[in-house]
Amino acid sequence: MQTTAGDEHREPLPDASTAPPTVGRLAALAAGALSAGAALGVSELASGIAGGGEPSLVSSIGTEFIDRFAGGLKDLAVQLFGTNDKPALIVGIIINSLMLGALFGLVARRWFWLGAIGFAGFGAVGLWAYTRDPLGSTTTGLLAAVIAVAVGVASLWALLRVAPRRAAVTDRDADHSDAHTGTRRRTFLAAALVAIAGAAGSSVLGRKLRAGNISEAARADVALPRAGTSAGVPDRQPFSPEGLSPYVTPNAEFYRIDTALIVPQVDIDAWSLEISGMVDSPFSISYDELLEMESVEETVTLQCVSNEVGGRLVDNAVWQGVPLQALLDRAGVQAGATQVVGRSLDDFTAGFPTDVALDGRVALVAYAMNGEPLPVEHGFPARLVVAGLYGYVSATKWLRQIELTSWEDFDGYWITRGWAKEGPIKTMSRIDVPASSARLAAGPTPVAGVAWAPTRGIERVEVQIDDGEWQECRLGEVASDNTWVQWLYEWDARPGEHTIRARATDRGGETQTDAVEPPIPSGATGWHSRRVRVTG
Ligand SMILES: Nc1nc2c(c(=O)[nH]1)N[C@H]1C(S)=C(S)[C@@H](COP(=O)(O)O)O[C@H]1N2
Ligand SMILES: [Mo]
Repeated sequence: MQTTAGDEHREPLPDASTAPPTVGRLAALAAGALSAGAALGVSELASGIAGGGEPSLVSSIGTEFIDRFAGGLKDLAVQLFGTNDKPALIVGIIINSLMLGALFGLVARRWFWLGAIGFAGFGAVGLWAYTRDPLGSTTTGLLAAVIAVAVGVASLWALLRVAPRRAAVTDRDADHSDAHTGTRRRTFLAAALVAIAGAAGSSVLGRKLRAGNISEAARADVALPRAGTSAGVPDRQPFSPEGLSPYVTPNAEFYRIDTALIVPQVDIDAWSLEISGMVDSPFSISYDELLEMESVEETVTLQCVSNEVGGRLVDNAVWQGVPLQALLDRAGVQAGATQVVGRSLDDFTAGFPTDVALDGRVALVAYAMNGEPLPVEHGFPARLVVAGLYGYVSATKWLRQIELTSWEDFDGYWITRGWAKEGPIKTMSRIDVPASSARLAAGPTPVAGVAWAPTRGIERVEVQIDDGEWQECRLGEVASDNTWVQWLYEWDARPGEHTIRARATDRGGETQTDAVEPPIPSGATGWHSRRVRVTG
């Protein structure tokens, strides 16, 4: 009795022949996904119209994702986000949104209001992410979210209305002539195309509007002052085999790593750099005032801690800027202010010991890179560059504040995500040539690459072929010990398979360790090696 109670008291099933024909499952999924696409499209357009450099709902969700999960991805032993991770993240968010939309569509064919609530909830998540995004204003977020939800729900309603219906079971051969079904299908397809075109058009337009790039315009107007010192870049190098990294990396080829899905856009007349925290006289300095200060030009190799042995997340550039010491002296660093924290317009933070900043090494608030105003992706209008420290603890781009605090009182962005608090760059060498895929002919073969140990300098680079003796390489010219050095070994290659290894020794006498460590938590170690095949 008890077990069948449910059946006993069940309401009679509605007569199938009187139930309205429902929208087919596939059509409902499509309607939902298309509506989600339309919603995302108009949200791109809305934020593009509203703010010159403001993020979109999608990019804010991406930023929230990065802030939340970047640390959790440390199993991969990489630090997000490189240039390639960003499109992948955006595509991932879009695909997930479309799938969620499809689900709402499925629900909405029975309970439209529930599907609509789904869209509203999704808009709310976007708005929430937007308000947390340091680059977004609440007004723009609200506007984008409201329009997105309205368009999404309206599109869902319209698409479901015209969608092909599946007749209720007993109803099958009643009224649904093939001609009628065919018309519905065509109407639905037409409506779907309208939704797709609208979604694509509005998001492309929105992105175009946003790319109306105010930093780029400001950059074009900058007249750089003459630096007080020269970068000392050697006029020429003693060797330059094909494939060897140039001594100075051109800006367009310089590696890029940051968490910014949308590069912060700067109204240069409103921008200022604030020196604050544990200082006697905090102050702010405008862009023009910064450029009026005595400046220096220094060649410094920058490396990302995420760089694998043999990786490309390291480059060398000439930086022009104001010595950090000059700004700190003007502010008056207080006793106990043991940490210097750079903070960016998008709220990235990186901190290093005050002692390190003041130990005489090159530490700059840089505003130019290789003779050009800092490129937008590399931190326009100003960034920190501290020789000998990995970027994640030092090289804050889109700088807005330098705060003096104590070492214990604050942890920068990547420190709270499992990376070491101190980040001195380890002595490292990389083989550039021969390339890993190169087909080599026996005979004289250049083996070449770069080696670096910023602030310490490179004393020696050696190459080993298979299990042979370590052979000393020729070294190129350098501007200073803060940069990498090019090296070359002239190898007489014999036919067969060979392993080439390289190792560097810094001027402190320390040889690069062969102990293999991953990038996390404090930088990869080990010797770079390359297997090559030489034909006779
Ligand atoms: N604002 C901001 N600055 C930042 C980062 C960031 O995510 N946001 N990443 C840092 C890291 S991890 C590195 S390695 C360097 C890379 O500088 P580049 O992109 O100019 O090569 O920037 C540093 N400065
Ligand atoms: Mo980095």
